[in-house]
Amino acid sequence: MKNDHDISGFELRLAAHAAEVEQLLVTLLDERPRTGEITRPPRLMAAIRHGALNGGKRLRPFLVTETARLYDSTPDAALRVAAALECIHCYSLVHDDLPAMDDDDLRRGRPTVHKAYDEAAAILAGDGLLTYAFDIIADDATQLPVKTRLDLVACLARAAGIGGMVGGQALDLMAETANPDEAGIITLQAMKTGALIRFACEAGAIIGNAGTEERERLAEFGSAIGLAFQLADDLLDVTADAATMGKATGKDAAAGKGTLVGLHGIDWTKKQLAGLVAQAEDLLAPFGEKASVLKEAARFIALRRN
Ligand code: GRG
Repeated sequence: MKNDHDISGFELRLAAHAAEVEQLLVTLLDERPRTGEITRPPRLMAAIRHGALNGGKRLRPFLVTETARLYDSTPDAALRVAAALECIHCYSLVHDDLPAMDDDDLRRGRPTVHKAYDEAAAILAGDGLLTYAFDIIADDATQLPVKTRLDLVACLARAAGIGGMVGGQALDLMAETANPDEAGIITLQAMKTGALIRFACEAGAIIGNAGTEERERLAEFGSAIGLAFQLADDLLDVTADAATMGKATGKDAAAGKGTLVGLHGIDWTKKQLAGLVAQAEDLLAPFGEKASVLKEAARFIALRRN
Protein backbone atom coordinates (compact mmCIF):
# COMPACT_ATOMS: atom_id res chain seq x y z
CA MET A 1 0.00 0.00 0.00
CA LYS A 2 1.55 3.27 -1.07
CA ASN A 3 1.33 6.20 1.30
CA ASP A 4 1.57 9.95 0.77
CA HIS A 5 5.33 9.89 1.13
CA ASP A 6 6.15 7.32 -1.54
CA ILE A 7 7.75 8.85 -4.63
CA SER A 8 4.48 8.40 -6.55
CA GLY A 9 2.53 9.94 -3.66
CA PHE A 10 5.00 12.80 -3.73
CA GLU A 11 4.54 13.23 -7.45
CA LEU A 12 0.77 13.44 -6.97
CA ARG A 13 1.27 16.11 -4.34
CA LEU A 14 3.64 17.99 -6.66
CA ALA A 15 1.11 17.76 -9.50
CA ALA A 16 -1.73 19.03 -7.28
CA HIS A 17 0.44 21.96 -6.25
CA ALA A 18 1.41 22.62 -9.88
CA ALA A 19 -2.31 22.91 -10.70
CA GLU A 20 -2.70 25.57 -7.98
CA VAL A 21 0.28 27.52 -9.33
CA GLU A 22 -1.11 27.20 -12.86
CA GLN A 23 -4.50 28.56 -11.77
CA LEU A 24 -2.92 31.58 -10.09
CA LEU A 25 -0.63 32.23 -13.08
CA VAL A 26 -3.60 32.06 -15.46
CA THR A 27 -5.24 34.87 -13.45
CA LEU A 28 -2.09 36.92 -13.03
CA LEU A 29 -1.21 36.67 -16.72
CA ASP A 30 -4.60 37.60 -18.17
CA GLU A 31 -5.04 40.65 -20.39
CA ARG A 32 -6.76 42.89 -17.86
CA PRO A 33 -4.47 45.83 -17.02
CA ARG A 34 -3.87 46.19 -13.29
CA THR A 35 -3.67 49.46 -11.32
CA GLY A 36 -0.86 51.58 -12.72
CA GLU A 37 -0.66 49.69 -16.02
CA ILE A 38 -1.94 51.26 -19.26
CA THR A 39 -2.65 48.21 -21.45
CA ARG A 40 -1.48 44.60 -21.69
CA PRO A 41 -0.69 44.05 -25.40
CA PRO A 42 -2.44 40.80 -26.47
CA ARG A 43 0.46 39.36 -28.49
CA LEU A 44 2.93 40.03 -25.69
CA MET A 45 0.58 38.37 -23.22
CA ALA A 46 0.14 35.39 -25.54
CA ALA A 47 3.94 34.95 -25.79
CA ILE A 48 4.22 35.30 -22.00
CA ARG A 49 1.53 32.69 -21.45
CA HIS A 50 3.24 30.37 -23.94
CA GLY A 51 6.42 30.61 -21.85
CA ALA A 52 4.82 30.38 -18.44
CA LEU A 53 1.66 28.24 -18.64
CA ASN A 54 0.95 24.57 -19.34
CA GLY A 55 4.16 23.02 -18.32
CA GLY A 56 6.97 22.42 -15.95
CA LYS A 57 7.18 20.56 -12.71
CA ARG A 58 6.76 23.81 -10.73
CA LEU A 59 9.43 22.54 -8.37
CA ARG A 60 10.65 25.94 -7.18
CA PRO A 61 7.15 27.15 -6.24
CA PHE A 62 6.56 23.84 -4.46
CA LEU A 63 9.66 24.46 -2.33
CA VAL A 64 8.42 27.95 -1.43
CA THR A 65 5.03 26.73 -0.23
CA GLU A 66 6.43 23.66 1.54
CA THR A 67 9.09 25.61 3.45
CA ALA A 68 6.48 28.26 4.34
CA ARG A 69 4.28 25.43 5.62
CA LEU A 70 6.87 24.81 8.38
CA TYR A 71 5.53 28.02 9.90
CA ASP A 72 2.10 29.43 10.71
CA SER A 73 2.07 31.46 7.52
CA THR A 74 -0.74 32.43 5.16
CA PRO A 75 -0.85 29.83 2.34
CA ASP A 76 -2.26 32.39 -0.14
CA ALA A 77 0.67 34.75 0.37
CA ALA A 78 3.16 31.90 0.01
CA LEU A 79 1.45 30.83 -3.23
CA ARG A 80 1.84 34.32 -4.68
CA VAL A 81 5.55 34.36 -3.80
CA ALA A 82 5.79 30.88 -5.34
CA ALA A 83 4.13 32.10 -8.56
CA ALA A 84 6.46 35.10 -8.67
CA LEU A 85 9.49 32.82 -8.45
CA GLU A 86 8.07 30.64 -11.23
CA CYS A 87 7.75 33.77 -13.41
CA ILE A 88 11.49 34.35 -12.96
CA HIS A 89 12.28 30.71 -13.70
CA CYS A 90 10.15 30.80 -16.87
CA TYR A 91 11.80 34.04 -18.00
CA SER A 92 15.20 32.39 -17.59
CA LEU A 93 14.11 29.44 -19.74
CA VAL A 94 12.62 31.70 -22.45
CA HIS A 95 15.85 33.74 -22.65
CA ASP A 96 18.12 30.69 -22.32
CA ASP A 97 16.42 29.12 -25.36
CA LEU A 98 17.16 32.14 -27.60
CA PRO A 99 19.60 31.72 -30.51
CA ALA A 100 22.09 34.05 -28.76
CA MET A 101 22.14 31.72 -25.76
CA ASP A 102 21.43 27.98 -25.91
CA ASP A 103 19.50 28.11 -29.21
CA ASP A 104 16.79 25.54 -28.51
CA ASP A 105 13.66 24.77 -30.53
CA LEU A 106 11.94 22.62 -27.91
CA ARG A 107 11.03 23.34 -24.28
CA ARG A 108 8.58 21.41 -22.09
CA GLY A 109 7.74 19.35 -25.18
CA ARG A 110 6.58 22.40 -27.17
CA PRO A 111 8.19 24.94 -29.50
CA THR A 112 10.21 27.54 -27.59
CA VAL A 113 8.74 31.05 -27.40
CA HIS A 114 10.97 32.48 -30.14
CA LYS A 115 9.95 29.59 -32.43
CA ALA A 116 6.23 29.96 -31.70
CA TYR A 117 6.43 33.79 -31.96
CA ASP A 118 9.72 35.53 -32.79
CA GLU A 119 12.92 36.57 -31.05
CA ALA A 120 11.75 40.06 -30.13
CA ALA A 121 8.58 38.61 -28.62
CA ALA A 122 10.65 36.09 -26.61
CA ILE A 123 12.98 38.78 -25.28
CA LEU A 124 10.04 40.95 -24.26
CA ALA A 125 8.11 38.02 -22.79
CA GLY A 126 11.13 37.24 -20.59
CA ASP A 127 11.53 40.90 -19.60
CA GLY A 128 7.83 41.07 -18.75
CA LEU A 129 7.94 37.95 -16.59
CA LEU A 130 11.06 39.17 -14.76
CA THR A 131 9.65 42.55 -13.82
CA TYR A 132 6.18 41.21 -13.04
CA ALA A 133 7.65 38.80 -10.48
CA PHE A 134 8.70 41.71 -8.26
CA ASP A 135 5.31 43.40 -8.76
CA ILE A 136 3.54 40.23 -7.58
CA ILE A 137 5.56 40.10 -4.36
CA ALA A 138 5.43 43.84 -3.63
CA ASP A 139 1.68 44.12 -4.30
CA ASP A 140 -0.63 44.55 -1.29
CA ALA A 141 -2.47 41.46 -2.52
CA THR A 142 0.50 39.48 -1.15
CA GLN A 143 -0.74 39.79 2.39
CA LEU A 144 2.52 39.89 4.28
CA PRO A 145 4.05 42.70 6.35
CA VAL A 146 5.80 45.35 4.24
CA LYS A 147 9.23 44.45 5.72
CA THR A 148 8.68 40.78 4.79
CA ARG A 149 7.82 41.72 1.21
CA LEU A 150 10.89 43.96 1.05
CA ASP A 151 13.12 41.14 2.33
CA LEU A 152 11.65 38.78 -0.27
CA VAL A 153 12.18 41.29 -3.09
CA ALA A 154 15.80 41.94 -2.05
CA CYS A 155 16.60 38.25 -1.58
CA LEU A 156 15.01 37.30 -4.92
CA ALA A 157 16.76 40.13 -6.78
CA ARG A 158 20.13 38.90 -5.49
CA ALA A 159 19.36 35.26 -6.30
CA ALA A 160 18.17 36.06 -9.82
CA GLY A 161 20.61 38.84 -10.66
CA ILE A 162 24.25 39.68 -11.26
CA GLY A 163 25.71 37.63 -8.42
CA GLY A 164 23.18 34.84 -8.91
CA MET A 165 21.42 33.35 -11.92
CA VAL A 166 22.32 36.04 -14.48
CA GLY A 167 25.97 35.95 -13.38
CA GLY A 168 25.91 32.15 -13.53
CA GLN A 169 24.55 32.27 -17.07
CA ALA A 170 27.37 34.68 -18.02
CA LEU A 171 29.94 32.27 -16.56
CA ASP A 172 28.24 29.41 -18.38
CA LEU A 173 28.49 31.18 -21.73
CA MET A 174 32.23 31.65 -21.10
CA ALA A 175 32.70 28.04 -19.95
CA GLU A 176 33.07 26.65 -23.47
CA THR A 177 36.34 28.53 -23.91
CA ALA A 178 37.35 29.23 -20.29
CA ASN A 179 37.28 25.54 -19.25
CA PRO A 180 36.57 26.15 -15.56
CA ASP A 181 38.10 23.74 -13.04
CA GLU A 182 36.00 21.81 -10.53
CA ALA A 183 35.66 24.78 -8.15
CA GLY A 184 34.72 26.99 -11.10
CA ILE A 185 32.03 24.56 -12.25
CA ILE A 186 30.58 24.37 -8.72
CA THR A 187 30.44 28.18 -8.46
CA LEU A 188 28.86 28.50 -11.88
CA GLN A 189 26.19 25.95 -11.05
CA ALA A 190 25.49 27.39 -7.60
CA MET A 191 24.77 30.68 -9.35
CA LYS A 192 23.02 29.56 -12.55
CA THR A 193 20.61 27.00 -11.13
CA GLY A 194 21.36 26.81 -7.40
CA ALA A 195 20.54 30.40 -6.47
CA LEU A 196 16.83 30.25 -7.37
CA ILE A 197 16.41 26.92 -5.58
CA ARG A 198 18.20 28.32 -2.53
CA PHE A 199 15.88 31.33 -2.66
CA ALA A 200 12.83 29.06 -2.91
CA CYS A 201 13.72 27.45 0.43
CA GLU A 202 14.89 30.65 2.13
CA ALA A 203 11.64 32.34 1.04
CA GLY A 204 9.59 30.01 3.25
CA ALA A 205 11.66 31.11 6.25
CA ILE A 206 11.25 34.79 5.31
CA ILE A 207 7.48 34.36 4.87
CA GLY A 208 7.33 32.58 8.22
CA ASN A 209 9.38 35.32 9.93
CA ALA A 210 11.92 32.71 11.07
CA GLY A 211 15.02 33.63 13.07
CA THR A 212 18.46 33.94 11.46
CA GLU A 213 19.56 30.39 12.31
CA GLU A 214 16.50 28.75 10.73
CA ARG A 215 16.59 31.06 7.73
CA GLU A 216 20.25 30.10 7.12
CA ARG A 217 19.46 26.41 7.71
CA LEU A 218 16.68 26.41 5.10
CA ALA A 219 18.84 28.40 2.67
CA GLU A 220 21.60 25.77 3.12
CA PHE A 221 19.04 23.03 2.52
CA GLY A 222 18.19 24.88 -0.71
CA SER A 223 21.85 25.01 -1.72
CA ALA A 224 22.28 21.27 -1.12
CA ILE A 225 19.24 20.33 -3.20
CA GLY A 226 20.16 22.99 -5.78
CA LEU A 227 23.49 21.25 -6.35
CA ALA A 228 21.68 17.89 -6.41
CA PHE A 229 19.26 19.30 -8.99
CA GLN A 230 22.13 20.34 -11.24
CA LEU A 231 24.01 17.04 -10.84
CA ALA A 232 20.81 15.15 -11.70
CA ASP A 233 20.36 17.45 -14.71
CA ASP A 234 23.92 16.77 -15.89
CA LEU A 235 23.32 13.05 -15.43
CA LEU A 236 20.09 13.22 -17.44
CA ASP A 237 21.91 15.20 -20.14
CA VAL A 238 24.09 12.13 -20.76
CA THR A 239 21.58 9.37 -20.01
CA ALA A 240 18.06 10.55 -21.03
CA ASP A 241 16.53 11.17 -24.43
CA ALA A 242 14.89 14.32 -25.75
CA ALA A 243 11.39 12.78 -25.72
CA THR A 244 11.62 12.07 -21.98
CA MET A 245 13.05 15.48 -21.19
CA GLY A 246 10.88 17.59 -23.51
CA LYS A 247 14.06 19.38 -24.60
CA ALA A 248 17.31 18.56 -26.41
CA THR A 249 19.86 16.45 -24.48
CA GLY A 250 23.58 15.77 -24.88
CA LYS A 251 24.18 19.49 -25.43
CA ASP A 252 26.82 20.06 -22.74
CA ALA A 253 29.20 17.44 -24.08
CA ALA A 254 28.56 18.59 -27.68
CA ALA A 255 29.41 22.17 -26.68
CA GLY A 256 32.57 21.00 -24.90
CA LYS A 257 31.19 22.28 -21.57
CA GLY A 258 32.72 20.78 -18.45
CA THR A 259 30.34 19.24 -15.94
CA LEU A 260 31.03 17.32 -12.74
CA VAL A 261 29.60 14.22 -14.45
CA GLY A 262 32.09 14.73 -17.27
CA LEU A 263 34.97 15.16 -14.80
CA HIS A 264 34.15 12.30 -12.43
CA GLY A 265 31.79 9.91 -14.22
CA ILE A 266 28.34 8.52 -13.55
CA ASP A 267 29.08 6.38 -10.46
CA TRP A 268 30.80 9.25 -8.63
CA THR A 269 27.84 11.51 -9.46
CA LYS A 270 25.33 9.02 -8.08
CA LYS A 271 27.35 8.79 -4.83
CA GLN A 272 27.47 12.58 -4.60
CA LEU A 273 23.72 12.73 -5.06
CA ALA A 274 23.20 10.27 -2.21
CA GLY A 275 25.52 12.38 -0.02
CA LEU A 276 23.63 15.57 -0.84
CA VAL A 277 20.28 13.95 0.01
CA ALA A 278 21.73 12.85 3.39
CA GLN A 279 23.05 16.38 4.00
CA ALA A 280 19.67 17.88 3.08
CA GLU A 281 17.88 15.51 5.46
CA ASP A 282 20.30 16.38 8.30
CA LEU A 283 19.60 20.07 7.80
CA LEU A 284 15.87 19.40 8.16
CA ALA A 285 16.24 17.26 11.30
CA PRO A 286 15.31 20.06 13.76
CA PHE A 287 11.92 20.45 12.02
CA GLY A 288 11.01 16.81 12.73
CA GLU A 289 7.96 15.26 11.09
CA LYS A 290 6.81 18.66 9.74
CA ALA A 291 9.63 18.50 7.19
CA SER A 292 8.87 15.02 5.84
CA VAL A 293 7.55 16.35 2.51
CA LEU A 294 10.66 18.47 2.05
CA LYS A 295 12.78 15.36 2.61
CA GLU A 296 10.77 13.64 -0.12
CA ALA A 297 11.42 16.66 -2.32
CA ALA A 298 15.17 16.27 -1.81
CA ARG A 299 15.00 12.61 -2.82
CA PHE A 300 12.76 13.40 -5.80
CA ILE A 301 15.18 16.06 -7.05
CA ALA A 302 18.20 13.76 -6.76
CA LEU A 303 16.46 10.80 -8.44
CA ARG A 304 14.31 12.66 -10.98
CA ARG A 305 13.79 11.18 -14.43
CA ASN A 306 12.97 14.39 -16.31
C1 GRG B 1 18.91 33.57 -19.39
C2 GRG B 1 19.47 34.94 -17.33
C3 GRG B 1 19.28 33.64 -17.96
C4 GRG B 1 19.46 32.54 -17.21
C5 GRG B 1 19.22 31.19 -17.68
C6 GRG B 1 18.33 28.53 -15.51
C7 GRG B 1 19.03 28.98 -16.72
C8 GRG B 1 19.73 30.26 -16.63
C9 GRG B 1 19.00 28.31 -17.88
C10 GRG B 1 18.31 27.06 -18.06
C11 GRG B 1 19.18 26.10 -18.79
C12 GRG B 1 19.05 24.79 -18.23
C13 GRG B 1 18.22 23.83 -19.00
C14 GRG B 1 19.65 24.52 -17.08
C15 GRG B 1 19.55 23.22 -16.44
C16 GRG B 1 18.79 23.26 -15.20
C17 GRG B 1 17.41 23.75 -15.41
C18 GRG B 1 17.13 25.13 -14.94
C19 GRG B 1 16.48 22.96 -15.93
C20 GRG B 1 15.06 23.35 -16.09
O1 GRG B 1 14.42 23.40 -14.84
P1 GRG B 1 13.26 22.37 -14.48
O2 GRG B 1 13.71 20.96 -14.67
O3 GRG B 1 12.24 22.73 -15.61
O4 GRG B 1 12.73 22.72 -13.13
P2 GRG B 1 10.65 22.75 -15.61
O5 GRG B 1 10.29 22.71 -17.08
O6 GRG B 1 10.15 21.55 -14.86
O7 GRG B 1 10.25 24.04 -14.97
